[in-house]
Amino acid sequence: MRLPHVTCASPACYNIDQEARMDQVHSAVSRLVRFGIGGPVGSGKSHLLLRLCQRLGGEHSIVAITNDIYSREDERFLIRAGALAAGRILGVETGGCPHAAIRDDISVNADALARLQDRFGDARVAFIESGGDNLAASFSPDLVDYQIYVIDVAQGGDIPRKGGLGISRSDLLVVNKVDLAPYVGVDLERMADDVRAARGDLPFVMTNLKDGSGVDVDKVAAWVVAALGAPRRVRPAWGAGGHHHRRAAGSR
Ligand SMILES: Nc1nc2c(ncn2[C@@H]2O[C@H](COP(=O)(O)OP(=O)(O)O)[C@@H](O)[C@H]2O)c(=O)[nH]1
Ligand SMILES: [Mg+2]
Repeated sequence: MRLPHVTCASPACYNIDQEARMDQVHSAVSRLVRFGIGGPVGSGKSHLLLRLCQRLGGEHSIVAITNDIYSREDERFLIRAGALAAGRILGVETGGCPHAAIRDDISVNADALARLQDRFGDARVAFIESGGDNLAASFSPDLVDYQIYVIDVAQGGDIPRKGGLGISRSDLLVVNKVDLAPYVGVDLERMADDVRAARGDLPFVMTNLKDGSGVDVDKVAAWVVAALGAPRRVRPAWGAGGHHHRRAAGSR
Protein backbone atom coordinates (compact mmCIF):
# COMPACT_ATOMS: atom_id res chain seq x y z
CA MET A 1 0.00 0.00 0.00
CA ARG A 2 1.24 3.49 -0.83
CA LEU A 3 0.19 6.24 1.51
CA PRO A 4 -1.52 9.07 -0.30
CA HIS A 5 0.42 12.28 -0.06
CA VAL A 6 -1.34 15.10 1.70
CA THR A 7 -0.61 18.45 0.13
CA CYS A 8 -0.47 21.63 2.08
CA ALA A 9 -2.41 24.58 0.63
CA SER A 10 -0.96 27.13 3.02
CA PRO A 11 1.39 27.22 5.99
CA ALA A 12 -1.63 27.65 8.25
CA CYS A 13 -2.97 24.21 7.34
CA TYR A 14 0.32 22.46 8.11
CA ASN A 15 -0.78 20.98 11.42
CA ILE A 16 -4.09 19.74 10.10
CA ASP A 17 -2.44 18.07 7.10
CA GLN A 18 0.26 16.58 9.25
CA GLU A 19 -2.42 15.24 11.56
CA ALA A 20 -4.23 13.59 8.65
CA ARG A 21 -1.04 12.00 7.42
CA MET A 22 -0.15 10.70 10.85
CA ASP A 23 -3.57 9.09 11.16
CA GLN A 24 -2.92 7.28 7.88
CA VAL A 25 0.46 6.15 9.16
CA HIS A 26 -0.94 4.90 12.42
CA SER A 27 -3.65 2.82 10.86
CA ALA A 28 -1.26 1.41 8.22
CA VAL A 29 1.32 0.14 10.67
CA SER A 30 -0.53 -0.22 13.93
CA ARG A 31 0.30 -3.91 14.26
CA LEU A 32 4.04 -3.28 14.27
CA VAL A 33 6.07 -2.46 17.34
CA ARG A 34 8.63 -0.06 15.87
CA PHE A 35 12.17 0.42 17.17
CA GLY A 36 14.28 3.30 15.88
CA ILE A 37 18.05 2.75 15.87
CA GLY A 38 19.95 6.03 15.78
CA GLY A 39 23.49 7.22 16.40
CA PRO A 40 26.56 8.69 14.72
CA VAL A 41 27.99 7.37 11.45
CA GLY A 42 29.90 4.13 12.00
CA SER A 43 28.91 3.59 15.63
CA GLY A 44 27.45 0.15 14.87
CA LYS A 45 23.76 0.68 14.06
CA SER A 46 23.74 -1.82 11.19
CA HIS A 47 25.61 -4.36 13.29
CA LEU A 48 23.07 -3.93 16.06
CA LEU A 49 20.27 -4.55 13.58
CA LEU A 50 22.09 -7.63 12.29
CA ARG A 51 22.63 -9.04 15.78
CA LEU A 52 19.02 -8.42 16.81
CA CYS A 53 17.72 -10.11 13.67
CA GLN A 54 20.03 -13.08 14.22
CA ARG A 55 18.86 -13.45 17.80
CA LEU A 56 15.16 -12.72 17.37
CA GLY A 57 14.38 -13.55 13.74
CA GLY A 58 13.63 -17.21 14.50
CA GLU A 59 10.85 -16.46 16.95
CA HIS A 60 9.53 -13.12 15.77
CA SER A 61 8.33 -11.91 12.40
CA ILE A 62 10.64 -8.95 11.76
CA VAL A 63 10.90 -6.33 9.03
CA ALA A 64 13.60 -3.69 8.76
CA ILE A 65 14.20 -0.35 7.09
CA THR A 66 17.59 1.24 6.56
CA ASN A 67 18.06 4.94 5.83
CA ASP A 68 21.12 5.96 3.84
CA ILE A 69 21.67 9.40 2.39
CA TYR A 70 23.11 8.56 -1.02
CA SER A 71 22.90 4.78 -1.33
CA ARG A 72 21.23 1.64 -0.08
CA GLU A 73 24.50 0.29 1.26
CA ASP A 74 23.12 -0.77 4.66
CA GLU A 75 20.29 -2.69 3.01
CA ARG A 76 22.90 -4.52 0.90
CA PHE A 77 25.06 -5.22 3.98
CA LEU A 78 22.15 -6.69 5.92
CA ILE A 79 20.96 -8.82 3.01
CA ARG A 80 24.50 -10.11 2.35
CA ALA A 81 24.92 -10.91 6.05
CA GLY A 82 21.65 -12.86 5.99
CA ALA A 83 20.02 -10.73 8.70
CA LEU A 84 16.55 -11.42 7.30
CA ALA A 85 15.13 -12.76 4.06
CA ALA A 86 15.73 -10.16 1.36
CA GLY A 87 12.12 -8.99 1.02
CA ARG A 88 11.94 -8.13 4.69
CA ILE A 89 14.59 -5.41 4.44
CA LEU A 90 13.88 -2.18 2.65
CA GLY A 91 16.50 0.50 2.10
CA VAL A 92 15.41 4.07 1.63
CA GLU A 93 17.61 6.78 0.16
CA THR A 94 16.85 9.95 2.03
CA GLY A 95 18.87 12.16 -0.31
CA GLY A 96 19.47 14.81 2.33
CA CYS A 97 19.88 15.43 6.02
CA PRO A 98 19.10 12.09 7.67
CA HIS A 99 17.36 13.77 10.60
CA ALA A 100 14.56 15.06 8.41
CA ALA A 101 13.42 11.63 7.25
CA ILE A 102 13.06 10.23 10.77
CA ARG A 103 11.90 13.32 12.59
CA ASP A 104 10.42 16.09 10.45
CA ASP A 105 8.83 14.55 7.37
CA ILE A 106 8.67 10.84 8.05
CA SER A 107 6.61 10.00 4.97
CA VAL A 108 9.35 8.04 3.16
CA ASN A 109 9.78 5.78 6.19
CA ALA A 110 6.06 5.54 6.87
CA ASP A 111 5.54 4.54 3.26
CA ALA A 112 8.22 1.84 3.50
CA LEU A 113 6.68 0.52 6.73
CA ALA A 114 3.26 0.33 5.13
CA ARG A 115 4.72 -1.60 2.16
CA LEU A 116 6.49 -4.07 4.46
CA GLN A 117 3.36 -4.52 6.54
CA ASP A 118 1.45 -5.25 3.33
CA ARG A 119 4.03 -7.81 2.18
CA PHE A 120 4.26 -9.55 5.55
CA GLY A 121 0.90 -9.47 7.23
CA ASP A 122 2.24 -11.40 10.22
CA ALA A 123 5.08 -8.93 10.88
CA ARG A 124 5.10 -7.75 14.45
CA VAL A 125 8.49 -6.06 14.88
CA ALA A 126 10.03 -3.30 12.77
CA PHE A 127 13.56 -1.96 13.12
CA ILE A 128 14.27 1.38 11.48
CA GLU A 129 17.94 2.31 11.17
CA SER A 130 18.50 6.02 10.81
CA GLY A 131 21.16 7.52 8.59
CA GLY A 132 24.21 8.42 10.70
CA ASP A 133 23.94 11.63 12.66
CA ASN A 134 26.00 13.97 14.80
CA LEU A 135 24.35 13.42 18.21
CA ALA A 136 21.38 15.64 17.41
CA ALA A 137 18.92 13.30 15.72
CA SER A 138 15.88 11.81 17.36
CA PHE A 139 12.96 9.89 15.90
CA SER A 140 9.48 11.30 15.67
CA PRO A 141 7.24 9.53 18.20
CA ASP A 142 4.87 9.10 15.27
CA LEU A 143 7.40 6.88 13.52
CA VAL A 144 8.71 4.69 16.32
CA ASP A 145 7.54 3.33 19.65
CA TYR A 146 11.05 2.97 21.10
CA GLN A 147 14.37 4.63 20.41
CA ILE A 148 17.68 2.84 20.69
CA TYR A 149 20.77 5.02 20.38
CA VAL A 150 24.22 3.66 19.53
CA ILE A 151 27.50 5.41 20.30
CA ASP A 152 30.94 3.86 20.26
CA VAL A 153 33.97 3.89 22.45
CA ALA A 154 36.32 4.89 19.63
CA GLN A 155 34.54 8.21 19.21
CA GLY A 156 36.07 9.20 22.55
CA GLY A 157 35.43 8.44 26.18
CA ASP A 158 33.94 11.89 26.64
CA ILE A 159 31.05 11.36 24.26
CA PRO A 160 28.46 10.64 27.02
CA ARG A 161 29.32 14.02 28.52
CA LYS A 162 28.46 15.76 25.26
CA GLY A 163 24.76 15.10 25.73
CA GLY A 164 21.96 15.19 23.19
CA LEU A 165 18.59 13.49 23.23
CA GLY A 166 19.92 10.14 22.06
CA ILE A 167 22.42 9.92 24.88
CA SER A 168 20.28 11.33 27.64
CA ARG A 169 16.72 10.31 26.71
CA SER A 170 16.71 7.29 24.38
CA ASP A 171 14.89 4.23 25.72
CA LEU A 172 18.09 2.20 25.46
CA LEU A 173 21.65 3.43 24.96
CA VAL A 174 24.17 1.03 23.43
CA VAL A 175 27.84 1.89 23.99
CA ASN A 176 29.54 -0.21 21.33
CA LYS A 177 33.09 -1.31 20.41
CA VAL A 178 34.25 -1.97 23.95
CA ASP A 179 36.97 -4.15 22.40
CA LEU A 180 38.63 -0.97 21.07
CA ALA A 181 38.91 0.75 24.47
CA PRO A 182 42.56 -0.23 25.07
CA TYR A 183 43.60 1.04 21.64
CA VAL A 184 42.01 4.45 22.03
CA GLY A 185 42.86 4.97 25.70
CA VAL A 186 39.29 4.91 26.99
CA ASP A 187 38.54 3.98 30.59
CA LEU A 188 35.30 1.97 30.33
CA GLU A 189 34.45 2.33 34.04
CA ARG A 190 34.66 6.09 33.78
CA MET A 191 32.61 6.06 30.59
CA ALA A 192 29.91 3.97 32.30
CA ASP A 193 29.83 6.47 35.19
CA ASP A 194 29.38 9.33 32.73
CA VAL A 195 26.56 7.44 31.02
CA ARG A 196 24.81 6.94 34.37
CA ALA A 197 25.20 10.63 35.15
CA ALA A 198 23.67 11.55 31.77
CA ARG A 199 20.79 9.05 31.88
CA GLY A 200 19.83 8.51 35.50
CA ASP A 201 17.90 5.25 35.65
CA LEU A 202 17.46 4.79 31.91
CA PRO A 203 19.10 1.57 30.73
CA PHE A 204 22.34 1.18 28.77
CA VAL A 205 24.45 -1.77 27.61
CA MET A 206 28.14 -1.84 26.65
CA THR A 207 28.67 -4.12 23.66
CA ASN A 208 30.98 -5.71 21.16
CA LEU A 209 28.64 -6.01 18.19
CA LYS A 210 31.44 -7.06 15.84
CA ASP A 211 31.93 -10.28 17.75
CA GLY A 212 28.23 -10.38 18.52
CA SER A 213 28.31 -13.53 20.60
CA GLY A 214 28.47 -11.99 24.06
CA VAL A 215 25.99 -11.79 26.90
CA ASP A 216 25.95 -8.04 26.34
CA VAL A 217 24.24 -8.58 23.00
CA ASP A 218 21.84 -11.03 24.69
CA LYS A 219 20.95 -8.20 27.07
CA VAL A 220 20.01 -5.90 24.21
CA ALA A 221 17.88 -8.64 22.66
CA ALA A 222 16.21 -9.30 26.03
CA TRP A 223 15.41 -5.60 26.34
CA VAL A 224 13.72 -5.67 22.92
CA VAL A 225 11.69 -8.75 23.87
CA ALA A 226 10.62 -7.08 27.12
CA ALA A 227 9.53 -4.02 25.15
CA LEU A 228 7.48 -6.25 22.84
CA GLY A 229 5.66 -7.66 25.85
CA ALA A 230 5.04 -4.27 27.45
CA PRO A 231 1.72 -2.49 27.03
CA ARG A 232 1.68 -0.01 24.15
CA ARG A 233 2.53 3.50 25.19
CA VAL A 234 0.03 6.26 24.89
CA ARG A 235 1.30 8.39 22.04
CA PRO A 236 2.44 11.79 23.24
CA ALA A 237 0.26 14.63 22.01
CA TRP A 238 1.78 17.03 19.48
CA GLY A 239 0.01 20.06 20.86
CA ALA A 240 -2.87 21.15 22.97
CA GLY A 241 -5.59 20.66 20.30
CA GLY A 242 -8.51 18.42 21.26
CA HIS A 243 -8.04 16.05 18.31
CA HIS A 244 -4.59 15.14 19.61
CA HIS A 245 -6.05 14.02 22.89
CA ARG A 246 -8.77 12.01 21.19
CA ARG A 247 -6.23 10.10 19.16
CA ALA A 248 -3.93 9.48 22.09
CA ALA A 249 -6.77 8.01 24.08
CA GLY A 250 -8.57 6.07 21.40
CA SER A 251 -6.79 4.99 18.27
CA ARG A 252 -3.82 2.88 19.38
N1 LIG B 1 36.02 -3.35 16.68
C1 LIG B 1 34.70 -3.25 16.51
N2 LIG B 1 34.21 -2.85 15.34
C2 LIG B 1 32.86 -2.76 15.20
C3 LIG B 1 31.96 -3.08 16.26
N3 LIG B 1 30.70 -2.88 15.83
C4 LIG B 1 30.80 -2.47 14.54
N4 LIG B 1 32.11 -2.40 14.16
C5 LIG B 1 32.64 -1.98 12.86
O1 LIG B 1 32.37 -0.59 12.71
C6 LIG B 1 32.07 -0.28 11.36
C7 LIG B 1 30.72 0.43 11.28
O2 LIG B 1 29.69 -0.46 11.70
P1 LIG B 1 28.19 -0.28 11.20
O3 LIG B 1 27.36 -1.28 11.88
O4 LIG B 1 28.18 -0.24 9.71
O5 LIG B 1 27.90 1.20 11.75
P2 LIG B 1 26.71 2.21 11.36
O6 LIG B 1 27.27 3.19 10.39
O7 LIG B 1 26.36 2.89 12.65
O8 LIG B 1 25.60 1.41 10.81
C8 LIG B 1 32.10 -1.59 10.60
O9 LIG B 1 33.35 -1.68 9.95
C9 LIG B 1 31.98 -2.66 11.68
O10 LIG B 1 32.64 -3.85 11.35
C10 LIG B 1 32.53 -3.49 17.51
O11 LIG B 1 31.84 -3.76 18.51
N5 LIG B 1 33.89 -3.55 17.58
MG1 LIG C 1 24.51 1.60 9.06
